[in-house]
Amino acid sequence: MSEDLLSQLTSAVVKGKAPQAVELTQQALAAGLEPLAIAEHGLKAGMDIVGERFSCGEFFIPHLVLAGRAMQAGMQVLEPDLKRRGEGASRAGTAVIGTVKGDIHEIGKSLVGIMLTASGFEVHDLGVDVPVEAFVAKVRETNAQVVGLSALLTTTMVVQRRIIEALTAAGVRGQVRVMVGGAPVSRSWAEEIGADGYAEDARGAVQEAKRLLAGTGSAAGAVTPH
Ligand code: B1M
Repeated sequence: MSEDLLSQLTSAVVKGKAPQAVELTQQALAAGLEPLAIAEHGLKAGMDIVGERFSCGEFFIPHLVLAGRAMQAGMQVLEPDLKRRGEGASRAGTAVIGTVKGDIHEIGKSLVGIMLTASGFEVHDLGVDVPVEAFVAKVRETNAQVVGLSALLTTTMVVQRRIIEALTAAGVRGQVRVMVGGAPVSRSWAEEIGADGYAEDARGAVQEAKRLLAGTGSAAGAVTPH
């Protein structure tokens, strides 16, 4: 029954049907499914299929746009629930997040932001296509302990390295832990560019941010094994 609902939800995203995605997300919540599981195994699973079909030339940009809207519509249903579960979570720290310059993929970054908020972080979400200097300025302004850099394109991953270099040049690298993520990003990439942390998904991002704040993260690039 629940698996059936999730696969229907996946299919609604693949077809880019936002109203259906909303209805099925509501049904999945009513059936008692965990909101993050609905997001990852229902909605995101659809985005992954769309991505595969785009890669093999079966789908085009409009399919990506419609699927993105369907996932975001479902996420709007889940967001209050995701946040409510985090209420009462003790104050974890301050995080600045954003998708790097040249990259407009926002859904995964926003999910990471919602989960960090739900886990007690004060989150400053800079949005998408964020200039390098804007990350540096926000870290200074907020005294954030964590900065989360999302990149979904192989061509924009390099900007994560530039941001780390800019934080160093600005003299604030020592006060902030850098976490990187996004579909093409890997643990070895994080190590290569001198990031402190890496996470594969939103749940992992929360664990990683907490680990970094617990002082077990190394600025030299000790990236947690999952
Ligand atoms: Co684009 N796109 N896209 N796209 N898109 C991908 C990423 C792609 C893999 C599709 C493919 O070819 N199979 C491919 C990248 C190839 C590559 O570089 N390796 C691609 C491409 C090529 C492009 C364009 C260049 C297409 C074109 O114009 N020819 C273009 C680039 C635009 C730009 O940014 N400059 C483009 C545009 C778009 C849309 C705007 C149409 C749309 C985005 C809409 C939006 O965000 N509002 C879009 C979409 C929807 C996708 C796919 C299909 C889905 C992305 C998504 O939202 N997934 C994507 C294929 C795919 O990912 N399978 C694809 C759902 C989301 C919940 O997952 O973002 O992975 P994700 O986030 C996860 C984890 O990655 C992780 O946690 C999240 C939750 O689990 N995570 C972090 C993310 N950030 C993190 C940060 C962290 C930690 C974890 O710490 C800080």
